[in-house]
Amino acid sequence: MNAPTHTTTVRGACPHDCPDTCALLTTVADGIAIKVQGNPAHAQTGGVLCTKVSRYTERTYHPERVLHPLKRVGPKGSGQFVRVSWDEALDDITARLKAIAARDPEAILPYSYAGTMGLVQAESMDRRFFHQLGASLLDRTICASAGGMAMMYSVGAKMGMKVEQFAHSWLILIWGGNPIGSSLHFWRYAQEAKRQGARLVCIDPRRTETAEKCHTHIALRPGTDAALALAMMHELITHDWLDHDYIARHTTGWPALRERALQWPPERAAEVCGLDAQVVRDLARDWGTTQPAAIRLNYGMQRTHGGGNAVRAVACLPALTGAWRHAAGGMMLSASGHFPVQRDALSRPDLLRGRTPRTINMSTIGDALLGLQPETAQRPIEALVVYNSNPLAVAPESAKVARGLARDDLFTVVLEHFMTDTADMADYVLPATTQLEHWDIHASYGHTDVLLNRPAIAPVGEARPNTAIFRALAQRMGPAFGFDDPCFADDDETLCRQAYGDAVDFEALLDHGFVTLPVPDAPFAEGGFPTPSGRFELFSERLAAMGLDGLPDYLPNHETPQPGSRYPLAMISPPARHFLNSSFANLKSLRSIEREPVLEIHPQDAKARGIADGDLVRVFNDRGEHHCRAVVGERARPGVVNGLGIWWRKDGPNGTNVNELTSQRLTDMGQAPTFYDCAVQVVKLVDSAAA
Ligand SMILES: Nc1nc2c(c(=O)[nH]1)N[C@H]1C(S)=C(S)[C@@H](COP(=O)(O)OP(=O)(O)OC[C@H]3O[C@@H](n4cnc5c(=O)[nH]c(N)nc54)[C@H](O)[C@@H]3O)O[C@H]1N2
Ligand SMILES: Nc1nc2c(c(=O)[nH]1)N[C@H]1C(S)=C(S)[C@@H](COP(=O)(O)OP(=O)(O)OC[C@H]3O[C@@H](n4cnc5c(=O)[nH]c(N)nc54)[C@H](O)[C@@H]3O)O[C@H]1N2
Ligand code: SF4
Ligand SMILES: [Mo]
Repeated sequence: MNAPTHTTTVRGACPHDCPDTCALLTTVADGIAIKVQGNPAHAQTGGVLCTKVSRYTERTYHPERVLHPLKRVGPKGSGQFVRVSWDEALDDITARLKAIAARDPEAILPYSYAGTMGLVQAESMDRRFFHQLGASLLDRTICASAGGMAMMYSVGAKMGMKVEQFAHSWLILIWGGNPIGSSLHFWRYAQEAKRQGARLVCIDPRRTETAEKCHTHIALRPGTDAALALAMMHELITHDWLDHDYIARHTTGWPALRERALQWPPERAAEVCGLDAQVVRDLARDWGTTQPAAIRLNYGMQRTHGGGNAVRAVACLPALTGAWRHAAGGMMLSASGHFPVQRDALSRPDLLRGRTPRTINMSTIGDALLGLQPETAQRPIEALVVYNSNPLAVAPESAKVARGLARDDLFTVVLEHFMTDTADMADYVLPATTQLEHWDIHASYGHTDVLLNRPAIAPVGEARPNTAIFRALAQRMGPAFGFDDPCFADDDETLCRQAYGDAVDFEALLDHGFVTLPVPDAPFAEGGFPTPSGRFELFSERLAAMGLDGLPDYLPNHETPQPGSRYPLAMISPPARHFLNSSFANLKSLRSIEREPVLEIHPQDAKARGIADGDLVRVFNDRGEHHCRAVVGERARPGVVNGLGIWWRKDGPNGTNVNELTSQRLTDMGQAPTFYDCAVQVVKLVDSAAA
């Protein structure tokens, strides 16, 4: 009775916002994807995927996938939608956008981030559409712009060590990242180094899975990394653990930085960081006396007020010791600057035709939607088109985002796989395809290979790729709105080819699924930094010219909790291991591992509040309150609580998640959010015994 099956294997790329950008192999039987695995031919993937993506078919065929266009019929947020045809949805959306664009195209705002990192589904036809329309531009700051700017002003670009070289390091500082949870494939290289005798040091307020497996865990207070780095420099100077030749030939501004660092004896940093001074001295000694030594810096340490400065400070360390001379030395925050992406060809900024629309910062979308800024008060946002993002769950100060999205005079379209918190607030929800259903091409921020993603299966239900949706909207906008450029007809395979132009061999991508970029093993062994000076800029003339501090410094958090104050605890909200931002939070198998929203709290802080493990607690500050389950234990350091993210609000016991508490205050550089710079108080709500 078994019919013969036709089985194929399709090469793809993991689309998620994760540095590893794994190469996927999808097994398809009679048109159904039955298995998603890591491609063993791709070195950095090594044939293994994380738990999340190895469950990819569960996500793709999830019974709650949005399978056809939905139109709101009840009040906003009531969840009352009816199924409509694509034509009806697209015609109506176009009519609404036309009416607004005829008055003021800048009243329309796209909102997208990295739900897919694919260059085609994330930054091609969508950008063309909004450029031609003259819509407001979105500053995509929500994740990495503080650290990104810091890299621009010191290293010169988001470039650094090759990930595979970490396997040969003798000392690895894992700084502000939890790779076992969020960059498993880097961790494999770190493990290899460890087996060969390398020392691993984890610098993180939270005792993460990674911290537990490192030789040393330095649990500093959130937002104090720059102080630690400056004190390390102090020790490098006083013990002369410096590479004077490298400093002289390949850096700028050493005398000035030297003077600043000398103001940071270990005792001063220890006080700021909440550490023992000996810990600071030992770390400096390790760094100053070991080669090759490497830093895997991650974005977790740039989500506080001084995040940009902190990245600049840490980035100085490999330059001062000449760690860059070794292939297995130096540092990596992101590898994305190595990729020759032809962004203008993809997104066509020329379609703006000389217009310079206003820019809205995605990290303050709450205030923007509510018109609480001078610019948006005068010219309100009237239409919002959301794709590849779930702002109601992931943006700070979510009560304001919720109020903004609830505005009756706001027209909201959401392109999604699922009815997320944001989709619930839409006027139209349009079903989008997943990575198994569309073409795409990828860069990576954790390795230096280009990957191609071929569709493995036909779209599920009536889902369409983001590109197809924007093509259809462009066609309906028509010549009256200037949509007559032939680029609006480019199909997805053409867009894939345009992403790298001649810089990458597309035929090789079609044949193998990935291509390795020709990046040297030790990119800065002989200097050659991509800065204006060609040197590593310890002091930045460019920052100084803007009237800013040319040197990195320690900037205290916006919200430094004081004992005895109303909000005496610092809350950080790093990712839960089995979710990816708010993606996967609706997958049964992964939820059964993460169970429910939790707040990790140190036994000392719990005891002082009469909180026992498993109690339901109320976490609050002036912005709002969030209810979740207390996990009492040593994962939290005293004075710091960890609210693991990012759950969907609607799954929280009081309909909120951690972002109810985070603020819209921004970082020192890059206008990024300060998710981990957040003071709270915690009280017991319900005894676990009573619950
Ligand atoms: N499983 C999983 N993987 C992910 C993600 C996810 O949500 N889930 N997110 C992806 C995304 S979007 C990104 S941007 C990347 C990187 O995402 P990151 O936000 O860097 O995430 P993590 O690697 O978890 O590292 C953050 C770590 O920084 C620590 N931390 C918090 N505050 C500070 C501080 O002030 N100083 C220091 N030194 N450490 C601090 C946290 O405790 C946490 O362990 O990971 C990606 N990978
Ligand atoms: N408190 C706190 N907040 C945080 C963070 C934190 O550490 N703490 N981390 C921050 C960071 S680092 C980031 S990067 C942001 C991430 O924020 P987002 O980029 O918004 O990430 P996700 O929550 O994963 O939401 C992505 C959505 O895109 C959808 N999607 C995926 N692929 C496609 C597609 O092809 N088409 C369409 N139309 N939709 C698609 C998914 O279904 C998902 O709902 O969150 C930030 N928020
Ligand atoms: S480790 Fe990262 S890139 Fe690899 S499958 Fe998991 S989410 Fe995707
Ligand atoms: Mo991110």
